[in-house]
Amino acid sequence: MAEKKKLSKVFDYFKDEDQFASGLSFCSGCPLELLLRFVSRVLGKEIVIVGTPSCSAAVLYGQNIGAWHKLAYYGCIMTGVASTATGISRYYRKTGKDATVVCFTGDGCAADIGFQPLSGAAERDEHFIYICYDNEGYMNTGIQRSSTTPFGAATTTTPVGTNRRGNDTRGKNLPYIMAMHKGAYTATATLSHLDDLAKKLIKAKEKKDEGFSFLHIYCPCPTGWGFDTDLSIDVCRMAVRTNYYPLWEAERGRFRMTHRVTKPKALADLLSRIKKFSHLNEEEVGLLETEAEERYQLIEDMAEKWPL
Ligand SMILES: Cc1ncc(C[n+]2csc(CCOP(=O)(O)OP(=O)(O)O)c2C)c(N)n1
Ligand code: SF4
Ligand SMILES: [Mg+2]
Repeated sequence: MAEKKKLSKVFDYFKDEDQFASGLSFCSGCPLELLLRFVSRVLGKEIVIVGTPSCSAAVLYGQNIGAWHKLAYYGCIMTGVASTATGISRYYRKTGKDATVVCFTGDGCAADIGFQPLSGAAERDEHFIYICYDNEGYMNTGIQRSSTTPFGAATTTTPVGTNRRGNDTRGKNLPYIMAMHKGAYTATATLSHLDDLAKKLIKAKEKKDEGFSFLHIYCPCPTGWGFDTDLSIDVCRMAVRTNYYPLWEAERGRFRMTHRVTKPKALADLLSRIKKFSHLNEEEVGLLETEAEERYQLIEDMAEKWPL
């Protein structure tokens, strides 16, 4: 045991044994597998997951009559996740059962199709955790654009050709929008920074009695974005190091940067690894760079003015 502790402190956050079968049915290299295993090991097995049709559903629903995991799971329509979780968590609170309700959905559900009930639950400060894994598109139905798809990205509904150069709108800053609901806890996290992710999961669980928590996880998709399957964690790390994806947390409208990047790497280092950005010219890369700088600076400014 002492030996294990020396190996990595990330294991110290694990509360329960792995609840998932080996050989899950995700694409090769999909970071969703690590995310699901990690979330349930840190939060523990006394959780009820509420999910939707999505890439995660292939594992969370089970296949035929078989299950991939031993957790309690409720498969919900995409418009009803946050309202269903509201009902389940209120029932547990009324009956005194100490279970944590965890919504687990993609960006298409959180930012678009299920956004209204999510916003409502945050505003009412319901007692559950909402985890959005953001792969910047509707991956399960064929890699279509969602409102978090970044400017310039090629998807099947924003193709690159004679008349189009990928997505022509700017991606929605979903975690910031959620933080401005001023719920109990909001944070961003990704899979290259597991210590940071574990601390944020634990904090969200601790805040359950206080109110609503929203965790936004940057979750690259090798199949839909076009990068080598062994690069998923590198892409996460590069997103943090280039300031493309700032790591921060907020409580009731007060902000803290949890990983400050003072000398960011060039954004081109990240974009050049990903096929969906491979057509971008210098000017378009510049636009994404400005966008990333603004996103990072926004949190720095909030943390200075309203520190946590
Ligand atoms: C109301 C509704 N609209 C559309 C669909 C079809 N649909 C099933 S999965 C999916 C993609 C969901 O995207 P996201 O939530 O980002 O998860 P991902 O597939 O990227 O994991 C869609 C649009 C649906 N099931 N319900
Ligand atoms: S399409 Fe992307 S998000 Fe979906 S399982 Fe495959 S790699 Fe994962
Ligand atoms: Mg998605």
